[in-house]
Amino acid sequence: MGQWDIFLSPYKQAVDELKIKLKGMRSQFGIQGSTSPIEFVTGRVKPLASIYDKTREKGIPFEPSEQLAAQMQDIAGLRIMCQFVDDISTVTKLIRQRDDLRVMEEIDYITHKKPSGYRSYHMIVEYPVETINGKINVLAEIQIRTLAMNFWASIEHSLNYKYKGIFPEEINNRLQRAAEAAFQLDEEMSSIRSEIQEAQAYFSEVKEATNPKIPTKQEKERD
Ligand code: 0O2
Ligand code: 0O2
Repeated sequence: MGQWDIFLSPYKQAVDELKIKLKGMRSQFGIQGSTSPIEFVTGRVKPLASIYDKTREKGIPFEPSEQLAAQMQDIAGLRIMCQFVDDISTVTKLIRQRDDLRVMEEIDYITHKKPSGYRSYHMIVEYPVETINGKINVLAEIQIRTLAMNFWASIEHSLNYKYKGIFPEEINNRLQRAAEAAFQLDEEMSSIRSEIQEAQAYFSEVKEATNPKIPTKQEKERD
């Protein structure tokens, strides 16, 4: 096993575990019959090529080291998507009150959007990974955003890849307008939130009612 595999393995474990735990929060809302503030969760370990690019940008050596672990806070990355802007603060509160991680830093790119138009809420957390050689604390970045913010960010990310961060003016203007449109969409959806949630609750009730009924042991014996 190479040095990088050894260095990255606790990050992989952290992503896998946190994905299960965050998805668990989502299903617990479902079980107690309330609407989940979490729509879906994704996660990834930063690919080596992206780690390399970021070490160049930050001027740190490209080698598995404590310096890299301390300065690159998103080697383990989780993303939580929410339907409504208000859900984001519900999720951040739930994360802050957990005992299995420690929130180290919070960056609010929603109230303070980036010049690019990027909006999202970032939490840097310290997460203990239990290994056969003892406990390793790793840093992970949790990005919390609405579906509209996520749509904009993923499109901009692909264009960034194509244009290497230097957008033609026309594309830049369109991206700024798209960011504004995504913001307006979030505002509109928030204003009809209760209407949407009633419809979603009605939809799940109908789905539940049409589920085939599994007979109990007693019913089976009776038949
Ligand atoms: P549910 O109940 O459908 O939410 P994995 O290891 O496969 O569990 P991974 O590798 O992170 O998770 O997969 P991925 O593709 O990143 O997606 C994780 C979850 O997010 C999956 O749900 C996808 O269905 C969901 N997902 C991904 N992209 C979108 C999207 O654009 N819109 C919506 N609504 N959902 C999306 P699960 O895990 O199957 O569970
Ligand atoms: P990836 O893996 O391709 O997503 P810092 O050290 O905190 O000063 P850093 O680490 O760049 O600088 O932090 P920042 O700015 O909070 O960004 C962390 C991540 O947020 C980025 O990871 C992106 O995922 C996302 N992000 C930040 N700004 C933008 C933006 O303008 N557009 C998009 N689409 N995403 C953004 P990476 O490093 O880009 O890697």
